Amino acid sequence: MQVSTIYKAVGSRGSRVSRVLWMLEELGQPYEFVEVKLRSPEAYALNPSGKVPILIDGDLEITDSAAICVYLADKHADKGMGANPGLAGRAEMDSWMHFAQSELEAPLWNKLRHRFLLPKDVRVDVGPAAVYDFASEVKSLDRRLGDKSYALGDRFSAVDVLLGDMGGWARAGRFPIESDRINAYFDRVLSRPARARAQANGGAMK
Ligand SMILES: N[C@@H](CCC(=O)N[C@@H](CS)C(=O)NCC(=O)O)C(=O)O
Repeated sequence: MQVSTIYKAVGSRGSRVSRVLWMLEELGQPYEFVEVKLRSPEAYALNPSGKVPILIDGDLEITDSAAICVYLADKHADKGMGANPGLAGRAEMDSWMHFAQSELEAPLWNKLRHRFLLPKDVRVDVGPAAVYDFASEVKSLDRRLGDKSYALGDRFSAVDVLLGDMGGWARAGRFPIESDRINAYFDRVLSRPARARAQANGGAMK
């Protein structure tokens, strides 16, 4: 008999753990939100970089939000949040996940790091460059999404959790989003009840 464990989603409020909680809520899985500080001994014990989030599933510890969301989508494949079928479907999903993190998220994160995270003496004003880069990536996202309702077609998937979470960051940071299609897309995904539950359970700052 398989012993079922409760997932532990480890992170700090307002961090990328919001994606993990959102995924778990979409999948209807029980979980515990374990609050740890960035680069705390508790975080280093689970992730060599000291960063969050980390998902604990029994003996398995998984770092990096995109990998965690893909793992959960694959593990609960019956919920339909994973890749389209076959190798081509996996490549499509990987491509989206890499675009999301290394292109769309990068300028948002860069601005946040220079505002709050880096030691004060190395902070510079990256605001204008970040806004410029983000606007360029929004155009890419617009073209990538095309007429589809969601990244992988007509169903909501783990990719939309990542992209939606980044849209939430962008709106909170008042990054201009000059695309009706992308604004409608962010409205669509950010209004999901599972996201609201995740935010209430630790995804948002208190
Ligand atoms: N690629 C990682 C990035 C993790 C990350 O940078 N997490 C932030 C919080 S959202 C962090 O712990 N930062 C600490 C630091 O950069 O010092 C992911 O997607 O989970």
